Amino acid sequence: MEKTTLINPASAGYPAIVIGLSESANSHPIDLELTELILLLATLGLKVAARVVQKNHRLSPAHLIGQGKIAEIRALALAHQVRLLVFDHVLTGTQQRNLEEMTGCQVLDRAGVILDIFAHHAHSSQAQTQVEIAQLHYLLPRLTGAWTHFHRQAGGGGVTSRGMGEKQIEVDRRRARERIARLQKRLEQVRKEKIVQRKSRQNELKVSLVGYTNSGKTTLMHGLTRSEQHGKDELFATLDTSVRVIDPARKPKILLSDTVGFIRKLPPSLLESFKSTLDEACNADLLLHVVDISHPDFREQMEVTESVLSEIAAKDIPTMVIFNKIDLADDPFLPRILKRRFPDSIAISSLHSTDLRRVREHLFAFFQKKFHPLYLKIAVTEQNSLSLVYNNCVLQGVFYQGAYAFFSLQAPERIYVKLQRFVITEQDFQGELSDEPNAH
Ligand SMILES: Nc1nc2c(ncn2[C@@H]2O[C@H](COP(=O)(O)OP(=O)(O)OP(=O)(O)O)[C@@H](O)[C@H]2O)c(=O)[nH]1
Ligand SMILES: [Mg+2]
Repeated sequence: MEKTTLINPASAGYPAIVIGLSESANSHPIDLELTELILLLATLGLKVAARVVQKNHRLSPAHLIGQGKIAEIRALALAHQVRLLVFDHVLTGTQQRNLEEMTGCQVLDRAGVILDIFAHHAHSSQAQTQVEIAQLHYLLPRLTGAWTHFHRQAGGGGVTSRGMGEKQIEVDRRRARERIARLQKRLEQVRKEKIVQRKSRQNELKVSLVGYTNSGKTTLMHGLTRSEQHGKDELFATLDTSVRVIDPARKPKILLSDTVGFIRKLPPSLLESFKSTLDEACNADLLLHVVDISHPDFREQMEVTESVLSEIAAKDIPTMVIFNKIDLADDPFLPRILKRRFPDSIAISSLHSTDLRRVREHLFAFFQKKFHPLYLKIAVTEQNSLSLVYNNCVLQGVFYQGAYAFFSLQAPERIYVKLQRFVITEQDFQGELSDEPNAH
């Protein structure tokens, strides 16, 4: 299926200009942000001819930056055959329109670029629906002439142009809202199915990978679950949630899920419409916060992830920080420094099997700490409870006596609650055991 994009396809093959604002004379932070924006554009196959920074300027509600800067950008655009200007700063519909008129180029902000990447990477129907809702929310205040390409791609009948006046814009807005409502209904259905799916996994221990985009979540997921696929050096390579068992041979099973990455200035509409994808993380028993330690900006990336987690109501879930890509860091003391500053963290390379083993051990140890040691007596007819014991507990001793099975085991909290009625004392267990000649 052809993807609907915000960037006018006519801009393909031409370079873009990126523009950032700096509140202080120090342009270091904005340089890093613009570098990231250039990476985002590269993900879409777009090259950047120039980066422009406006320093210390009072923001204009009409066109964000000053007239002089706009003239400078227009000249650069002409010199490099630029058709697209991308602002790192959020633009209002009015600012976007005015800037387009003043420069003759299509104008987009960072959110628009992120939305296009999501549109390109959305493969499942759930991801596609979520992206389209976010795109329409982004477009609603911007429905004017410059966006007719979007209507055509999306198969919309409305061909709004500046000359056609308010009426056509209203019609287009209504159409967009109706489409959003239809898509949301579809998404609600998917969400219900996911809830049923999650219910079927309610007895398992669940771990979710979260973190900044490109930090290595997918690579770690495949390393930990020993599957062959690998991550891609691409921003927002993953848009869906996938769930796998960490070590099928070990009980209780631990399920690991990988999901969409975060980035600064993530468009709110995107976060909102990706809620059902992010539900998996919200339902985890433990989050693995994956951080690319080789990135110069890793501290801010951690903060962005933490703030997104609190937005999706996942900040109270226990979290283990994984400093990934340690193989790319040249400071041999770094793991020790990190451990001192972040005592619950581990520094690893997802490419090294010894490190992957260490992460697995950490995970099992994290859960094991919370297990309840128990002795149980269960009638052999209680099939459901027996299956809970065999699939979801760590067995230490088992024997059968007449119509009963006896267990010494460790159980996770939620399984303990379900098996409570079978609990016996250690003395009773030992007493039965001494009567049983074949006990082991
Ligand atoms: N050198 C090195 N590269 C790594 C490591 N972990 C991941 N990578 C690379 O980093 C890039 C991004 O990895 P992914 O696993 O796709 O990252 P992600 O967090 O899933 O990214 P998104 O799905 O885009 O959010 C890939 O090129 C990986 O090969 C590591 O420990 N060391
Ligand atoms: Mg990924």
